[in-house]
Amino acid sequence: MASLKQILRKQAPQRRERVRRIVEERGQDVLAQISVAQAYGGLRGVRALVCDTSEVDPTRGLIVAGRPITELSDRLPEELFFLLCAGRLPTTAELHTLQQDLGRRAALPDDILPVLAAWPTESHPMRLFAVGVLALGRDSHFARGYAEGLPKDDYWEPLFEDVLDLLARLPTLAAAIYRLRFGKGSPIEPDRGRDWAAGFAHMLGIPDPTGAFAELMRLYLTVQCDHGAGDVSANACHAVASALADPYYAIAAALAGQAGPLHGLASQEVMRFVCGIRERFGGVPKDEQLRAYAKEWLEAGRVIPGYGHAVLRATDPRFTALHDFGRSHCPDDPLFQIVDRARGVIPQLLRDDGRASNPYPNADAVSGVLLHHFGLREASLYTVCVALSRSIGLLAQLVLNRIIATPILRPTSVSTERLESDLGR
Ligand code: HAX
Repeated sequence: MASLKQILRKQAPQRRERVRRIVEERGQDVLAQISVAQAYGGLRGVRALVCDTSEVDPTRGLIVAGRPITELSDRLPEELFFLLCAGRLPTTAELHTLQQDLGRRAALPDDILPVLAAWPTESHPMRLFAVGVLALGRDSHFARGYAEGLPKDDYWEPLFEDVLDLLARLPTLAAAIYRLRFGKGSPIEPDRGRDWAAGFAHMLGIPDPTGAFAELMRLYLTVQCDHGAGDVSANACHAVASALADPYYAIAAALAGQAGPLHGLASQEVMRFVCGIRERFGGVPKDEQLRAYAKEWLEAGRVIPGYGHAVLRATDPRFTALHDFGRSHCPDDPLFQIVDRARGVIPQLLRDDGRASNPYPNADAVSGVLLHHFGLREASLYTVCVALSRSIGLLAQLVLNRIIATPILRPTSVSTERLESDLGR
C-alpha cells in the first residue's frame, strides 16, 4: 500500500506534463482582462490564478474534487488533506498510514514553547501562532535541501516533509498557545490514538464527556479546510512560497493575513457582535430590536462581521453545515439563538443598505458560538481555529504548486500618474 508521498511521486510527471501541454497549446489564450476599477479594487473578479485543490462557486460554495463541501462534511480533516493533494479520498489503510505518520510528528521540539513564553503575555493568539510557526521553521527540510543544491524537480519532496511536519504540529502548537496564553496549565501532549481534530480538542483540555466537542471540531476543521487560492491568506502563502521561501514562512504569512478583521478575525468579531446584542437586550432580542441594533452598528461605519463575501453570492454552505450542527446540538443556547435570528434579519438590512454584493452569512457568522457553547470561551482563539482548518488546504496547495514548479509571482505595477497618462487624462 502506497503512502501519500508515493502517490504524489507517481502523479508528479503527469501533473507537470498536463501543465506543460496546456501552456504550449493554449498559452496565448486570454483568461481575463483587467479594468482600471479592478486594478484599484483588489483585483476582484480577475481570473488570474490557478488552483488545483478546490474552487469557490458563487452559489454552491467550496467545491473539492468536483464535490460540494457539504457532501464531504462527514469526512475527517486529514481525509480532506489527502483528497486535496491526491485528488481522491484515501482508502482506510491509506488514511491509517497518514494518521500514524502525523502522530509520529505531532510533538513540538522542546525549545518552541519557551519562545512563546518569552512574548508579552497579552499578545493576540494569532501573533503567537505565527511566531511559533516561524520558530518551527528552523527544522525545514526544504530549506536544507535547497541549500544543498537539490535538483528543481525534486524540490517538492523535502517540502512535502515540511508540510507533514506542519500539519502534524499545528494543532499541538495552537492548543499549547491556548493553554499558555489563557492560564489553563501546562500544554497537553499529543495522543497518537486520536484523529487530527479529536487530538486538537483533547490538547485544548476542555472537558468533553459526550464527545460532542470532538465531533464539532471534526466538522469545523473539515468544512473550512480550503477556499481556492484567491483570498488573502492563500495569496500571501502562495506569494511567499513562490520565492522558494520554506513552507514555514509561507504559512506564517498566511496566518498574518488571517489575522485581519475582514478575513479570519471575523470569527472573533462575530462573537463581540453577538455578545454585545445579548448584553444590550439581556438575552435574545426580538427581530425588531436586532434590526435596530444592527442598523446602528452599520450607521457607525462598521461592517457586520460574518456577513458578505468577495466571491459567494448565496448563504455559505459552510455556514449551513455548522448551523445545522448548532440546531441539533445547542438550539437553546442564547448566543446560538441570536445567530439564528440574525440570519433572518441581517440579509434584508444589508440589501436595504445597498452596498454589499452578498448580504448572506459566511462560515464565521456561526463558527464561534459553537466553540463557545462547548467551553472554548476565549474568542481571540477562534481565528487560530479557523487558520488551523485553512492550513490543511494551504499546505496541499504548497505541495501541488511545487510539483508543477510554479514560478515566482511577479505581476507588474503601475503608478496613478502613469495610468492617467496612459488613459490620456
Ligand atoms: N457589513 C457591512 N458592509 C458590508 C458588508 C458587511 N458584512 N459586506 C460588504 N460590505 C460593504 C463593503 O464594506 C463595501 O463598502 P464600501 O463600498 O463602502 O467600501 C461594499 O459593501 C461592497 O463590498 P463587497 O463588494 O460586497 O465585498 P468585498 O468583496 O469588498 O468584501 C468582505 C468582502 C468579506 C471583506 C465583506 O463582505 C466584509 O467586510 N464582511 C464582513 C467581514 C467578514 O465577515 N469577513 C469574513 C469573510 C469570510 C472569510 O474570509 N473568512 O475567513
